[in-house]
Amino acid sequence: MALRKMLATALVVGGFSVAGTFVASVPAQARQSAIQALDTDKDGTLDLDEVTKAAEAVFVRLNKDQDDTLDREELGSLLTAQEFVAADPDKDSTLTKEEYVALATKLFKQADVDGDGKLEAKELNSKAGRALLRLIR
Ligand SMILES: [Ca+2]
Ligand SMILES: [Ca+2]
Ligand SMILES: [Ca+2]
Repeated sequence: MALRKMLATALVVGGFSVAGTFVASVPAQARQSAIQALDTDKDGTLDLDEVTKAAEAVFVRLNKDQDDTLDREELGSLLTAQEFVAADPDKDSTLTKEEYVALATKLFKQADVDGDGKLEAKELNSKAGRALLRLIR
């Protein structure tokens, strides 16, 4: 009973993404562990290959109805309305895996300020870097 009430409140208040709320204020330490979790070649940075794989895995996890797309409900509060529109060039109000990965790729390139093809902790802490982390974990 109490749990159900809590859930209902979370739905109303949080626009349902507990994960999104958490990541929005991700502290430095959590960012570091995000790198560690996604850094499959253990070089201390995230390259585009690692980011792409992570984005694909998140896409599958979010795609609850297992069709080919993420709709707004599945995305929850992961993207702002503006980000969603920008990520959906064919304007069908859903994101395919290609569109989702393309968005992650775009943010990767924005965040990679020194252009070395890798994101280090400092680059992940930029606006684009933080937006990217929301999409891939
Ligand atoms: Ca790496
Ligand atoms: Ca879906
Ligand atoms: Ca870099």
